[in-house]
Amino acid sequence: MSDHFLAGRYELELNRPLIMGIINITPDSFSDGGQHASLDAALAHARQLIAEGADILDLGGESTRPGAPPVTLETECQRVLPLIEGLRNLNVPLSIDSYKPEVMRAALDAGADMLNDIRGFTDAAAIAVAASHVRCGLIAMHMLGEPRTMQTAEPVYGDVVGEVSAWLAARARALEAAGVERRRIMLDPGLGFGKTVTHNYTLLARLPELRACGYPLLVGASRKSMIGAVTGQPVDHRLAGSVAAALAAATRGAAVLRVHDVAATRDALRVWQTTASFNTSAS
Ligand code: HH2
Repeated sequence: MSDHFLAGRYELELNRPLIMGIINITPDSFSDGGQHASLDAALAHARQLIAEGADILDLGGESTRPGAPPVTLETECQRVLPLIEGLRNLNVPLSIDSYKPEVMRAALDAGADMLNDIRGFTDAAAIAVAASHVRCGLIAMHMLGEPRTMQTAEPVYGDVVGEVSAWLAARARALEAAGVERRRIMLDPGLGFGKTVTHNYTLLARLPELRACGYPLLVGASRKSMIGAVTGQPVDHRLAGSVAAALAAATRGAAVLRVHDVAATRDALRVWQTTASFNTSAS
């Protein structure tokens, strides 16, 4: 597996788990909807996450929460493009969280470094955008069903790890067949996207099996219902559970952790890494 990930203007070293800070400029995201809905508030929040140690920022202009109303292309572009403009000189890679090829293209033209597609580049037009920008980093996420309806019927898998893994490997092959370099591809099991709590924890626990696909992995558990399911906490009290999930992912080899709470995640990772550095019993 390559130890570098190509992300637009950046070559990210994957020698420690990287923190991707979430910036949702939406009125209705499940955990922070409306808090950063104005451009100024979103820019200030982004600067704060950079100061706290975010290695990447993920900018989203449409909520993927089950039941969230769709957003037009124009609205999504009006939300994210000024954000890219305002953040592109802050020396942090910018990822755009969108499955719409038109938004992807506009975001890359405006200076974004990475595309984060919750549909895993299943749309031929999304693959075409990805292939035509030869340096942008790509995150292909697994989802069963559609965001708006994915949790209404109980998702069913025979073997969730095997099926997600095979699906992700096929997406990587499709991207490579379109000419995308391997070092631009990252895969994501898509926790919470068409999965029960059991599926989510099975995927998290067995992350090393997904790593066997040979691509770096991104994991996003932050504040999700899988955290609430075991802690009994509402969405605004899921910090400790989310940090524990981030550490669980890091210890199982995740390359990137997608989180709302950057400072707390950074502190937890530092303590874990420092402990690991004193473990000399193996040498
Ligand atoms: N989760 C969400 C959105 N985008 N992208 C990737 N690659 N992986 C994820 O796990 C993931 C994602 C949902 O979280 P959030 O952005 O906080 O909420 P919303 O979609 O409601 O804005």
